[in-house]
Amino acid sequence: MSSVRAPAGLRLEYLPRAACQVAGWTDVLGIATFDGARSAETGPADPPVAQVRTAVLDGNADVCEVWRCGGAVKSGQHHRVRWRSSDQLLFGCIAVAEELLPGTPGSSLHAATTLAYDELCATLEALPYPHLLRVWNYLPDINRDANGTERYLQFNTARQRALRSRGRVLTGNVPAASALGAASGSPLVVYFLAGKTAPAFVENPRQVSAYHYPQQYGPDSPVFSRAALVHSGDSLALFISGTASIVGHRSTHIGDPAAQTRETLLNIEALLHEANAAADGAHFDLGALAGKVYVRTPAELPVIQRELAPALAAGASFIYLQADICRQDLAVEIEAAAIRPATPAP
Ligand code: 3EB
Repeated sequence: MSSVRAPAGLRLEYLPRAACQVAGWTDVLGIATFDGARSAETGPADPPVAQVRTAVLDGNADVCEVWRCGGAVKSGQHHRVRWRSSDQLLFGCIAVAEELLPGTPGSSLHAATTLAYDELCATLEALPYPHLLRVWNYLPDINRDANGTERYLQFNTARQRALRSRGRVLTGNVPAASALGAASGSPLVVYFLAGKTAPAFVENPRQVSAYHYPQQYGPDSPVFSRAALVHSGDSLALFISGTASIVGHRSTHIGDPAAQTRETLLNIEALLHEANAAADGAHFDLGALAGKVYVRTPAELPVIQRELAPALAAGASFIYLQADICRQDLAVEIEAAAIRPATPAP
């Protein structure tokens, strides 16, 4: 498995958990593991580990996502948020089990989301790394109705209210994000990257901004940008949100996972184009991305991979996870990051 990297800056790597432990890296900001990698209890001095319950489809179940900063780190815990920071960046994660929260059964996800976002914001304010850059959200049973409302919509309402009550904006300068289903019975898991300096947020001209989706997708819009572009030391990082086969605000190619994959690639290319226009001198391209491909139906993996193979080729590093996507008519979603030297090579 390979990596994308800048010489002394932020790196994202996908590799087996064992390799990561053996390496003894001192610059690890944070780790995400996926189903199968049950890690041992870690202490407050260890890197935070977001334990995401989504099955790994193609490759080793113990693959993990490792964010490294190339420099010194500090670790700590703020209420339930485990965090690590470099001089520029903060990685944090929180897991909230719905069944442990008071409240009626139908609103337990609302309560868990409120708690997670409240503590996330409190951590940013306390440390402080005020700029939320990128958030990953994993919700069990994302498409299930509870008390007459789909759980993803309950999550959107709670996320929006929690951010508003912390004085955060709900449109425009909002983080890049992903929101996917996780295994039934797992906790809500949220992990994030925040920074000291303000990023540039990027929208996709092919898509309505998610925070302006019409009401038919739920009374409270999802709060995320299509991508975030951030300078960190000597590197320039682009975080591309979960991206799917949506044009305008509508899902397209329903029932056709190959065509959905192609449309998703067109959306990612459009975002790369926008990011390159915004980032003087950097050139991000499809072949050098790293990230995750979320597949709703494992039997469709070969069809999806066949579409992605020629586009992602060479330097790209992707893992494939089984996850329900927030709209029931979407078969695939892709998120990615790209990290380049901030100044082009002479
Ligand atoms: C979409 O484009 C697909 O609710 O945080 C992608 C990325 C999606 C993030 C979120 C949802 C979220 O609307 C779904």
